[in-house]
Amino acid sequence: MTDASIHLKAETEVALAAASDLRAWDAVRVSVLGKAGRLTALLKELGRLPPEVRRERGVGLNRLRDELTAAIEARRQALDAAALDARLAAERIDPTLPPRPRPAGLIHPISRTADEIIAIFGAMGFSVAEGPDVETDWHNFGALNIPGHHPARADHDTFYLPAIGDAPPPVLRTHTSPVQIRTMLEQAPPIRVIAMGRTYRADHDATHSPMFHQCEGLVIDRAITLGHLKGCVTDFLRAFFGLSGLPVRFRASYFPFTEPSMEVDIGWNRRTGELGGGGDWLEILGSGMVHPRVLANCGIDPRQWQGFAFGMGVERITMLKGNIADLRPFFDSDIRWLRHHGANPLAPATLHERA
Ligand code: 2U9
Repeated sequence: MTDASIHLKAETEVALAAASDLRAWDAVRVSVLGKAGRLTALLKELGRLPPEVRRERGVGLNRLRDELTAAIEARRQALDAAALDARLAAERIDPTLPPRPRPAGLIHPISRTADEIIAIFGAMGFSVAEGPDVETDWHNFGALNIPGHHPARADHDTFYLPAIGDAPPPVLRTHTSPVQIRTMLEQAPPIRVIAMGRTYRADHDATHSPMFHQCEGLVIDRAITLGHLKGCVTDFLRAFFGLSGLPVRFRASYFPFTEPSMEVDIGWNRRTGELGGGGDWLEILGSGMVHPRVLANCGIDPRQWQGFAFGMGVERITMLKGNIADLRPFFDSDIRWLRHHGANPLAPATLHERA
């Protein structure tokens, strides 16, 4: 080996040992094996040597090249292994760490009540029907035995939309009853549905919102009686309020779409606001046997089929159950109110009895 070869080998080994990352390693590799590298320069010199020296020197330089290439490759493998070890150590997962807290959403009281109502009627064999918020005059009024001159029209404080052609102007539905009208037009009896959703009336104060929610039920079969209506509504109210002994009273009333009609009261204590005993009565929903003319309007023969219907305000029963005094914050999107009254989605309501 020439002096130059001995120096190159020793210095390359020192430089490789000092190269602590791939960049430094590559610089060493290029400085030795690259086009302008020191080994390349020695190989180039070979051509200028007399033939008798060239052969022996060539053998030596080839061996040196093999040794340097092997040393450079070995260093790269060592650096790769060290980098992998460092990454594995840095990225190690600690399964004992507690999870980072994540802000969880809450269920709006209206959605929670809707879910509970659907669960109770679902268990009784009802399905849920839906319909459009913008309705024809006929689906919202006419089919329900509320003709143009009927005083109930004025009570409904209807939002009218611009008329299209000669048809009466469309309306924002003032109750969910048109959903049951559509159900009867589309399905043959027997029918057992609840309609839940937004309704609209031009009225706004502490107890009225221009948009509010109703839930109505409809049962049509061959031999449905007032007894079925009373049992169904009573079972619902006791399940919803979680009071198995809740007093329930039926009081004669009038609606154009039911005959006979009944308002339903539950027992409470007017002074404390507590539901149950207490001797006072609180109106909670309306109900009745579906008017034969309403059945006929939907193509159902009232001599073969009859049934009952009922309706309630979702905000109203939510306020009663949750002890909420004012209707307006339901739709204010005030995060403090929502945090206070919202329900935890991971702790779903249980329909247990309180008494
Ligand atoms: C059809 C036939 C009959 C639904 C009924 C009531 C009585 C009622 C009110 C309660 C409070 C509305 O939210 S509220 O203002 N509802 O009093 N609703 S009977 O009767 C129907 C519905 C559909 C086809």
